[in-house]
Amino acid sequence: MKVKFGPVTRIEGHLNVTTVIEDNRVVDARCEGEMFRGFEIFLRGRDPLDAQQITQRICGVCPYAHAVASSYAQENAYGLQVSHNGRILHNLIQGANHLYDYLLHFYQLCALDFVDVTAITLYAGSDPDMVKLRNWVKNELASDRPFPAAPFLPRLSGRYIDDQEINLQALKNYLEAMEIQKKANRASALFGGKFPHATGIFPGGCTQKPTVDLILKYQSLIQETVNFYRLKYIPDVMAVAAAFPEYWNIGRSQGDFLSYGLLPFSPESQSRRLLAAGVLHEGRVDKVDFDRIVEDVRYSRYDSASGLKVRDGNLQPAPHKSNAYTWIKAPRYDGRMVEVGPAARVLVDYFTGNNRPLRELVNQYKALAGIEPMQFNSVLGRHLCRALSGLLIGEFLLEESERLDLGQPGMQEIRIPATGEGYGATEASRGALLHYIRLKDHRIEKYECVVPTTWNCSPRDDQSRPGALESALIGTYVEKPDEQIESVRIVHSFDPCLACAVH
Ligand code: NFE
Repeated sequence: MKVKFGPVTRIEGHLNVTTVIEDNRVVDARCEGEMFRGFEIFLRGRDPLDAQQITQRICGVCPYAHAVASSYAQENAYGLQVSHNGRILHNLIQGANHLYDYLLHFYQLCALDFVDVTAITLYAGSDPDMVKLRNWVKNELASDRPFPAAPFLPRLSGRYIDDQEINLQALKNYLEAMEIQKKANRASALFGGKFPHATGIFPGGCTQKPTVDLILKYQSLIQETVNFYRLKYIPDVMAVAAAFPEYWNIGRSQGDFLSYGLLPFSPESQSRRLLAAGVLHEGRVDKVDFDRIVEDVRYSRYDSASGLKVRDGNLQPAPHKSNAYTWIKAPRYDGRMVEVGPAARVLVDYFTGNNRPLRELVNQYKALAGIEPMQFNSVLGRHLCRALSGLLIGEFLLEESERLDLGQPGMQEIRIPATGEGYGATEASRGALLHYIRLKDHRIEKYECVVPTTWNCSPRDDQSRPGALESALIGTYVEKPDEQIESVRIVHSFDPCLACAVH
């Protein structure tokens, strides 16, 4: 039987998923991106320095990743040598955004797939926020409104955590996580100017000059965020894992893993990063080569040529194309499907083997959970990878902020050449993000973005092979085929952002 669920809620944007179920198993799955945007078209002909501003509007969740990818691409196109402060400020802004985004994803978008929110009615403590939540839920449930206690209820049927202490603790942290997200956003706004769309990020750095005052404020906000990761977020992920250990084996994608690496160490080079870049294929990590990336469109609503390299990208919308089922293209690396995102970042770095703090953290938690590293390719693996890597990112940001050169500017003069081209690659929260810019007469001749959710929610490629999320859904046992809480948990573990995917 065919079951379509969508638009999927608690994700960003418009995603439908069509599954075919036989004997309670998903035997086919299709991800359908339901929107066209066209950023690559309307960037043509513009001033190149508009790009890091306009591409931030691709998304309200990961805007700084777009600003930074665009800045890197422009630095490469202009031959711009980035200053010490410039690179650090990019890192401080982008890193804080990851810390905000992982919390939003786990608590507000995913936790209630596992945590029993009705436990709040049993709350007998005196925490004012919890009391407020309890009274609100009780009043809602007693009302005759059509959807009382939305967005918590109604919910999909299935098993939820049955230990009420754990549920109540998770709900308390659900509320606190919103306050911590504000702090992480304030931290990035100190240097970027505002959240979500920063005015201060440019190729070569950031317009805000670092001062002692700003650095101390930044450190205090990030320290609070790091404490929350250590004391609440990681334990909550492990509590979910203890209640649902089967999800270490559910939601496994069937391809390779790609990461461009996150947070460059030195101003002179974009290549040495806190989390390493690479393509993980059969246990081996290879260097990334952008020329090996192509975008197929056989099943996408475009009639431009299929299999084009990034620098040759083209976008001719064809809303009525037969057999096409999505506005998302199908990027492939070396002809293969890859998963991008938190598990890819951690696995690529782990198998590269040069990052001792990450290796130790991963080894500690895989021993606690009783899993093998490749089981990070799962629903729980993606959740845990966000939490663990977030802790390392936060600790790195605290050290990185100490390295700022006081009294020195965060920016430098930018000269835009008449011609030139450049790639800019970074890791957005949801995974590998690539921007490409080509100049003509000092203007943008071509701009291309290959975006994390485009990889993860890609449709079939030209050989009819599924994308990462499609492959992770196929084979899943579903207790209730018409509801599929198991499939929804898989979709949520990827944290899809359709606004980005269709850009
Ligand atoms: Ni709209 Fe984004 C991230 C990017 S995902 S959230 O993270 O780039 O495709």
